[in-house]
Amino acid sequence: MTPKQQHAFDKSAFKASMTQHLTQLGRTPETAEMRDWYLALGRALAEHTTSDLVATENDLAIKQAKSVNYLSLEFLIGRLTGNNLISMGLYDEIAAVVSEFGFGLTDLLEQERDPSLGNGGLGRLAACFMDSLAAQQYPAVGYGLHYEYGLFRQSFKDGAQQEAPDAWREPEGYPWEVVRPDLAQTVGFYGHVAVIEENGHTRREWVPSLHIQAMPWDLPIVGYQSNTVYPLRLWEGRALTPFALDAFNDGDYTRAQQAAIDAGNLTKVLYPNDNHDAGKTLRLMQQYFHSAASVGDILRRHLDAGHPLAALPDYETIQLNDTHPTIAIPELMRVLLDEHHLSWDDAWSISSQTFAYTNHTLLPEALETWSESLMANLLPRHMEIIFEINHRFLQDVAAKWPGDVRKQQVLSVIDDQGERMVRMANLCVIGSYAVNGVAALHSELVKRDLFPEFDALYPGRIQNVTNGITPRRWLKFCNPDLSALISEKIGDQWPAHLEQLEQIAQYADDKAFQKAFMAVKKRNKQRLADWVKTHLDITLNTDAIFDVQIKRLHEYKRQHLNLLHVISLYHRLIHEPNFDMTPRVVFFAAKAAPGYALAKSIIFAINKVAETINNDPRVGDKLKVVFIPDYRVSMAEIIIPAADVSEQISMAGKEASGTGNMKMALNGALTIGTMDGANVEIREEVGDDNIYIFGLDVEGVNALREKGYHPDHEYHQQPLLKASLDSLLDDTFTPGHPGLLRPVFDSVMASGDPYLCLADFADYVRAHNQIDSDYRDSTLWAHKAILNTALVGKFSSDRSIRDYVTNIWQLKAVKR
Ligand code: TH1
Repeated sequence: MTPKQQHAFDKSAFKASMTQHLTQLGRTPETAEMRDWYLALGRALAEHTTSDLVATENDLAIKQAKSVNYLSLEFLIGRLTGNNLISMGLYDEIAAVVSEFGFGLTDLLEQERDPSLGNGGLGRLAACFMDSLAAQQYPAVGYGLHYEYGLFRQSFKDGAQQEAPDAWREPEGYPWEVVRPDLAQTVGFYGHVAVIEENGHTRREWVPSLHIQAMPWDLPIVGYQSNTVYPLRLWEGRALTPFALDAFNDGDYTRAQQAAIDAGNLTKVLYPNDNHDAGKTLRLMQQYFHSAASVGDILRRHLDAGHPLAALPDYETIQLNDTHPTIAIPELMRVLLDEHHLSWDDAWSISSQTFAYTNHTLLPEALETWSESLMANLLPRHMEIIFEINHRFLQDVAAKWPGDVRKQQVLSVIDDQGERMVRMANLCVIGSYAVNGVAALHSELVKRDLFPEFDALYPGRIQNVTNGITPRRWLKFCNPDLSALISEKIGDQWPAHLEQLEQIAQYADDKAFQKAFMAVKKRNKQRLADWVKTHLDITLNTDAIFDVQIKRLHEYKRQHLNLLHVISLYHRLIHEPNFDMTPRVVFFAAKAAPGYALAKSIIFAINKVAETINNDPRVGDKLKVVFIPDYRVSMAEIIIPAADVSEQISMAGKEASGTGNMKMALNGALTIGTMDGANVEIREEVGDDNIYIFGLDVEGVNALREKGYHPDHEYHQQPLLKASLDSLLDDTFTPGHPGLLRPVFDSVMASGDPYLCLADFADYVRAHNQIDSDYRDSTLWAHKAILNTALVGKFSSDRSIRDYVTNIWQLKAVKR
């Protein structure tokens, strides 16, 4: 218990509460199973967080302070129970309670299904940010969607990815969430715009033809060692009335239920695309539903607190997590204009001082555009407002660059080359007071390559806030042994002040500390090896280098470059009699979007290569390849503490930041990476000697493209590369079935190798050879690993949040 804790922990009362919750599940301590105990524990704890959530929400000091509203279609929060116990300062107390009931706390925590309400880094970032807002008590509300099914569950059948629905709340409901029917909103769709004549004025008003109820579910974001609990408010789509009564009365039972069926589908499932825009109508409906309900709730809170509308930017700021919630901008305008009858200028002044936008990607296929006709049909009034915003904006552009038609074309919200499309990023930049990229390099590229004209038009608007990760989940919780070792040396304040880790740098050459540090790493590797033995029946050597690439499967992330390296090692083991290598286990974990054929082919290829290598007696335990299925937050918590080497090998310029890179470095892994995203800043912090940088940088990539890139030249000039690629065409990895891996071969040959795998291959192999030899010098390796943990304090999401607070949001902490 910390002194800050509001409620003293009453053990016998808590045990009684758990037993009571067991009763509500229809169980007694005698008949209850592990899952019942987990549910009873979660529900008993949630009583406390819910009451702190309500108390925080009603805190007058918070109502009078400025809040950030973090709007995101994704919050990849992961399991809450263990993390909340740490924040509540109750981990040891509850472990004792649970053991008196005859269980181990860690076993019980394993019962929780991950709420996987996000795809990858963008959703996980939102979760880390909520944690850091609560830890530092900057008033905040997270707004997201209550997907009935999160990201699909992945399994492999003969090496191929299979998807299954992720019913994360089934069947008993999720113990940490609470429904807030008093805060429900109604959201309209379709319909027309009515022109209303009123005392000599005409005004326009939207008359939707479909209404759906937005029901909020609150999840508690518990501040580390404080009783501040902010809501993560997730909207669920529900039919307003379960039956269309007229149809029901007409005897058409099926049609009568159609509304319920439509509404129930709205938040049924998370779109499984990472860094890719599929442009589906239902997705735009989700986006508007999320925006409208959230804007409605923000205005309700603002007005309920007694503040005037015009003061909205003084009390509320709205952060748009990528362009997915952009439609919140015209929605706020619509409410101010049509419902509160403000003038355009007054409404725009409020709106444009309220929104800020984070850009997370430069990939063209991820930049959202919506067809104008689709939007005009679904949201006719919003389309009018977007036209008006654009019309006024283009007048400013014309004033700044008279007669420059090209500038008008690239800056316009409407792309009229071909089918007219609404460019959401342009709307965001125009409608926001600040725009930020997510790592230094990325933010420079946003200014230089993506939005140079906006940067000229609005100097200073585009900024950088380098991403971060919460040290509570990504060190204290997931790596308890390393945490204890650190606390022994520097005290236990580091989870809230990660820069203090720098103090362990002085032990980087201390033999006893090195030994203890590497012993922790070894235990974490054993924990992962045990998991792999149990679930995949592969036996691993924990003296081997644990070489890890965990992230969504995407060509630009270049898992296939890693695969080519693996194949080259296998080739040398088999064909070079004198070849020796440090034993290595190469781990992959990645989900491919179900519609992304090449990504699925790469997964299949990795699985086939793994099968062959792992079962080839000539390889022994020199090389093993493990593809861990169903990558998710709780799996990352096991893999990351066990990593020796962190693969961050995207083509330079493509990975906006990366955050797995930060997590693994914090846990003492060395990065092998390109000069991309946050790798650049990790290198700055840990120093060149403690990271393995390889490959073309952004300038190198551009220069090669200028010059003309021919992957077949690389193929013919590099024998090891050629041999490795050729084995994808014969039946080395698919005995009796040559050609099954051809899609991967073709992607880097016939398709022109768009992400330059072959260009970077030789230098990648060189960097891995360096790792191979450095790892054999265990003192040298321990030194480097310790320095990684010591020197990455910058990447705490607490620091990211403080950057947002000072440079963008202008919030003050409210200590409770
Ligand atoms: C990711 C970026 O790819 C990654 O580099 C970054 O670290 C992370 O965001 C957090 O900033 C992105 N995820 C998505 C997901 C969607 C669309 C765009 C991006 S960018 C659906």
